Amino acid sequence: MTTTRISPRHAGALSASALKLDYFSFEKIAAQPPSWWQNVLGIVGFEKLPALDGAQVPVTASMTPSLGANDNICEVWRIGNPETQLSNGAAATASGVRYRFCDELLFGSITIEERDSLDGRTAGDAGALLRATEKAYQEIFAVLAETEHTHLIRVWNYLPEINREADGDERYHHFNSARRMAFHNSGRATVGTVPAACALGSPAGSPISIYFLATRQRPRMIENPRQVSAYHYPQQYGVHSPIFSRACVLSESAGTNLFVSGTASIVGHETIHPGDVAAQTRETVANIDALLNEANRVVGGSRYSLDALKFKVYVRRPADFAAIDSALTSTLRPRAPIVYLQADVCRGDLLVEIEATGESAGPHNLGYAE
Ligand code: 3EB
Repeated sequence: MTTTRISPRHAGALSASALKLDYFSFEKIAAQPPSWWQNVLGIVGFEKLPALDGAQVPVTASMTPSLGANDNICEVWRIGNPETQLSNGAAATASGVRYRFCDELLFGSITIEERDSLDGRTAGDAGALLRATEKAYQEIFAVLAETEHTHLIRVWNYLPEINREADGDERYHHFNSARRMAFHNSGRATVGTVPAACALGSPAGSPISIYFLATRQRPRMIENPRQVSAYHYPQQYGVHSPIFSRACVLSESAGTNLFVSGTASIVGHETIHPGDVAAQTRETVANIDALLNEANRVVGGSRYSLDALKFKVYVRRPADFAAIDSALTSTLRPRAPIVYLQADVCRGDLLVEIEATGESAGPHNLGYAE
């Protein structure tokens, strides 16, 4: 498939393409007119690939089951400005990265079956996971180079059985080694300017599923003053540190421009409140709040607040859903948008992880209508 070239950097482009995130049902998506699809960058289903046959945009799934009343909900990334020109349909590379982009922003996704990367090894050993992860990232970096969306700003990583041991170490730790190798080998930073991210476990038998946003504009990375940067974690959490920033902002962009990584009950580098899911939830919100303060300090002003965020909550044990929900509803604004999913969190003692995306209340928010 050929890639449509968007003329680079036309005047005013930087603040024109307001990114929007919505959680819509399959039915709502199916009822949209063709003109709506012209502005869709990508769609993410949760427990399974949404049945959107013929959709000319990347459609993927995290493979993490929904909890609560979130059945049939999809995450929809689109551009709010109807005048923004997007690439044709969903380009797909030979390797399977599907992507769509406008001048400033690119959405992409890739799913890889570990057994396709076995290369003579036995299923379930670490080699297939290492190879599949490294290959996925190589393919992602190749797309970014090709379309000149050099800055990877946010990555969602889902791998089956994240906490299971394979070849003497946890699969999450093997994943961290492979991710680090891929960043290093492509000449990318492994500390500092690294994307916001999350890494969650999906059920056994799922493919590795990764999706991402990238930009032409350089983002600003935000670290949490209450936490050690993940890329500086001590080796007790794995030989190779995870590579992610706690959050990032696109301070020159309109619309959704704050991306809070998966956030958990970690202070310094240690898990706190082990076994107490309500306390872990409150500590996680305190961490997100600290990140918002830090983002406001970095961009200057009070552009970001808990009240303008949309949340995705990963629950390890479905039985904890009610406790987490009540801790959140007593902390967040009434009717805050929250999607709950079941997923294993990458440290065995973490019971909950929360990610968020937000709009800026600042002068750059052009506020295009629905
Ligand atoms: C933590 O703070 C919890 O490996 O990409 C959060 C966000 C976590 C991203 C990743 C891991 C990742 O360390 C886990």
